Amino acid sequence: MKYMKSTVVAMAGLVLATATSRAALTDVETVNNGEASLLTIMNNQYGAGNFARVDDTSDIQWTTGGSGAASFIAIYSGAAQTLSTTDLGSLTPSGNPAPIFSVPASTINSTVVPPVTVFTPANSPFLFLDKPTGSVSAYSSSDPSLNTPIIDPATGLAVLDRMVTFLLTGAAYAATPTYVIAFEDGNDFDYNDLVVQVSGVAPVPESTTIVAGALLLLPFGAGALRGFRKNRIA
Ligand SMILES: [Ca+2]
Ligand SMILES: [Ca+2]
Repeated sequence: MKYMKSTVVAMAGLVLATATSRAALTDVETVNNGEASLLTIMNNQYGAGNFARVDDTSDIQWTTGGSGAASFIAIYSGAAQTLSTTDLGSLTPSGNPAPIFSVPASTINSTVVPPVTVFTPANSPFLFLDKPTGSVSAYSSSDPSLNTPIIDPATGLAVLDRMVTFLLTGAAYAATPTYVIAFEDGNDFDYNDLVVQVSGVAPVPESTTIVAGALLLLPFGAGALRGFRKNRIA
């Protein structure tokens, strides 16, 4: 257990270092339709300043030393949401339990200590998957390459990234690296459709292979690299 904890801490440090040096943060829109914004949800739940965005080049694949723990924080969606893990490249839930949990369609912001569901991915690294019922998206994977592009009306750009991530930096989470993953299931890209706290897992930092590949792209055009960084396609 001690070994796993130190490994996860080291990984968290790597993720933050990556975010500092090469920021690639997917845009999170603030939509005024009576819903709480993702920032408001985070502030209400954890207090302002007690969390930091994880780079979106580094929240695609996740690892665990065994089991993770997930607890529901909020849902602002007309669709029920089901959280699961999947194997790399797959949209089929895997692991135990599969799915991790489902929450009914409603507008809820948790104000109580949420119940925790322990889950064991079938393989590691793994992906997170949110499957809404009857929404714009049939699914939202932590891997943008598995998602269908949807136009963000605020920018006119097609967006593939459906999950953004925060590392909790408050003292209460110093001993156990804990993250919040927030999904978009529609086309307003406010990423408050399903918000979940997870621990016992860590995002996989951008691999040296990808960094080397990105650097190789530079002489041939920075435009291609910019597109990669923003996780968008034209
Ligand atoms: Ca992301
Ligand atoms: Ca949304």
